[in-house]
Amino acid sequence: MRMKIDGGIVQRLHARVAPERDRLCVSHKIQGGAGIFSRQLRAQKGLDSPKNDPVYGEDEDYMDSNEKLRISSEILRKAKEFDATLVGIASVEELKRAPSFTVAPKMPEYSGVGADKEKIPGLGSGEVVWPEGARSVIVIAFAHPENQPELDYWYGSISPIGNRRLMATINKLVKWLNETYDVRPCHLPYHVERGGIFLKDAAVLGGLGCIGKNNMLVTPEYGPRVRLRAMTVNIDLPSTGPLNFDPCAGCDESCTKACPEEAFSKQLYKAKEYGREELPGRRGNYDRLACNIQMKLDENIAEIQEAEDCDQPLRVVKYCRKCEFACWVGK
Ligand code: B12
Ligand code: SF4
Ligand code: SF4
Repeated sequence: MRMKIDGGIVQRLHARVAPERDRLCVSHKIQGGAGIFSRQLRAQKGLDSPKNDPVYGEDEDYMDSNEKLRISSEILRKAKEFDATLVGIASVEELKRAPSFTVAPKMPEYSGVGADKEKIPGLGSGEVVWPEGARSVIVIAFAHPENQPELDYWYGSISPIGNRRLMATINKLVKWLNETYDVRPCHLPYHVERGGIFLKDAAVLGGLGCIGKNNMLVTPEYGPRVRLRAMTVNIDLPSTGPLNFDPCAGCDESCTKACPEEAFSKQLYKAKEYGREELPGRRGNYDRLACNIQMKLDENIAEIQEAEDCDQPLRVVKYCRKCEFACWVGK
C-alpha cells in the first residue's frame, strides 16, 4: 500500500534525521542575568552592550510589568504564527511544586515505551533537571484530530509528523526570541531523562486545559487530541493559567471504559503515600504498566508500509489512542 504523507515529511524521511535532539539551549552571549530589555529599548537607553547595563544581572523586577506583558503577548502571538494550535506560559517555581514533579520521583522506576535509555548521568528516576536560569516555560500544543491519525504515527525510528511540527515551532520561537530580545531561550527535549519536563503539568499551569480521568491533558477546544512541546526562558513572565475547566466532573467516563488493557480498573497510588491528591488518572487508578503492554503490542503488530517518494518501505507504529478518541470534549 502506498501511503500519502505530507511533502514536508518526505524530505525528512530521506534525510534520516535523528528522531530526537538533545536539549537545544542557545547560550546567549549575555550570561548570568535574568533581566531583559528589548534590543530597541536597550539602544534607546544607551545600553548597547550588556557590560554598560548597570542593572543587568540584578533582581529582574526592575523590568516594567508592562514590558513583561508586552513580551508575553508577543510570544503568544508568534507561537500561533509559527504553527502552534495552543500556547501558554507557566512559572518554573510553580511547576516544581506541581503533581508530576513531586509524585514521579516517588514512583517505581519506569522503563517501558516512552522512557529513554540515554539518561543524563546522575539523574534519579522521575527527577527533572531544569536549564540554568530557567524562570518560565512556554508550552505549545498541536491539534491531533482523529481524522488525521498519521500525525501520531512513527515511521520507522522517525519521530511522528505532529512532533516534528511542534519541534519546528519551538525552533522558530527560539530563533525569533534570540534575534529580538536579550533573553536565553532553551528548547526542551521530549524525554524527561534527557532534560525534558512533564509536559501535561506545564500545559495545565499554562492554562491549556485540565488533567482528565483518562490521565491526559484535556483542552476545551480539542479535548485530549493534542500533543505538547515546551521551551524555557530566563525571565519571569506572567502565567496564562490555570483554567477553571473540568469536563470530567459529571461524565460517565467513556474514556476509561474504552481501554483494551483495563488500565484504569485498580487504584495503585494512594494520596497518603505520594503526599498529594492529584495522582495518575486523577484518583491513582492509571496503570502505566498495563498501558505499556498495549504499546508493546502496537509495536509488534506494526506493518511495513511504503511512504510516498521514499525509496524504502518503513515500519509504521500506530500507538493506541482509545482513551483519547473516546472523550467527547472538543468533538
Ligand atoms: C513516559 C510517557 C508515556 C508512558 C508512561 C505514561 C505515564 N503517564 O506514566 C506510556 C508509554 C505508557 C505513555 C502512554 C501514552 N502517552 Co505518553 N508520555 C510519556 C512522557 C514521555 C512522560 C510522562 C510521564 O512520565 N509522566 C509522569 C507521571 C508521574 O505522570 P502521569 O501518570 O502522567 O500522571 C500525572 C498526571 O496525571 C498529573 N495530574 C493528576 N492530577 C493533576 C492535577 C493537576 C492540576 C496537574 C497539574 C497534574 C495532575 O500528575 C500525575 C502524577 O500524580 C510524556 C511526555 C512528557 N515529557 O511529559 C508523554 C505524554 C504524556 N504522552 C502522551 C500520549 C498522547 C500518550 C498516549 C495516548 C499514547 C500515544 N498514542 O502517544 C498514551 C496515553 C496514556 C494515558 N492515558 O495517560 C502525550 C499526552 C498528550 C495529552 N493530551 O495529554 C504526552 C504529553 C507526549 C506528547 N507527545 O505530547 N506515555
Ligand atoms: S470522557 Fe473526557 S470528559 Fe469524560 S471523564 Fe473521560 S476525559 Fe473526562
Ligand atoms: S493509550 Fe490505550 S492502553 Fe493506554 S490507557 Fe489509553 S486506552 Fe488504555
